Amino acid sequence: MTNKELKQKSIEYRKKILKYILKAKAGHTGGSLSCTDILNVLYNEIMNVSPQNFSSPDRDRYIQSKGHCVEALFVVLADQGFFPEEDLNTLCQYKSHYIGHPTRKVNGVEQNTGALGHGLPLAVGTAIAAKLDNKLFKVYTLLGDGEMPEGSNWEAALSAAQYKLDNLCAIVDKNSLQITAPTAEVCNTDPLDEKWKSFGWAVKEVDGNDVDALKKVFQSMPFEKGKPNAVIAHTTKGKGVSYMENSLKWHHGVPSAAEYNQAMKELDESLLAL
Ligand SMILES: Cc1ncc(C[n+]2csc(CCOP(=O)(O)OP(=O)(O)O)c2C)c(N)n1
Repeated sequence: MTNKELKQKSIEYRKKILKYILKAKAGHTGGSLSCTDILNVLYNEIMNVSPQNFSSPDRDRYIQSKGHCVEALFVVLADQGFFPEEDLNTLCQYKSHYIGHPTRKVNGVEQNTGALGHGLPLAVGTAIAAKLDNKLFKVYTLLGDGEMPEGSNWEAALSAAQYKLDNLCAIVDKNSLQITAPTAEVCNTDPLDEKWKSFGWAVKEVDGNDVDALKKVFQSMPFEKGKPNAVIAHTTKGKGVSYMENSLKWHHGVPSAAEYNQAMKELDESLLAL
């Protein structure tokens, strides 16, 4: 895909994320919009995973540790053909498998997540299994910066270095906000790059809302032979909708009809401006 096509995809994904959050009257809006470009690049440019090879042991694995932002994942999986997009009309409804966090009942989802701090440990185990089986697939996991204080992440980070998991990539969606306050005020984890490095990881920082930059970073894996890869992706929570950007209210805010229309107008204008 050209960079322009990738940028168009991101905007279309953002529109759909908001559409289904509005329909469900629930969702994690800001954090889904911050990680949209990361998911776009991984699924459309980097990973070898599709509905056709999902049962193959050689497929790349994506585990969304910040599971609350499932709307971004569902929209991308539908676009990849893992299930019909119409299924998302049942998001958060009684008896629907499309609930507010990833579940393996949904085609394309690798692991049940949502309790923060579980995705990286699962990804480490999967990456160890790849090494033991002499498989070449890669394992990607997406964490929130507000998730980093979970102690299980740091146990997993130590293990990843111990087992030289250069087939593993941990991406931190560093939008710097949590639910009620900036991450630095709740439990400061800065400087994140120094922490990952001191745990034995190779680290790259990137503008996590720049599809071109993201592509280049992921293509350059492994950053150092024998070291696990950490990508600190600097993003904007609520990216793409002016009144949602960097606003705590939109962590799990549902737009009113007027707010939704305004968001669609802005995103359509961004499409035209490409
Ligand atoms: C173990 C655990 N504790 C608390 C929560 C509740 N929770 C959901 S989202 C969230 C904030 C996460 O912030 P961050 O990881 O930065 O997510 P983002 O801003 O990207 O949405 C919290 C504490 C949870 N899901 N799991």
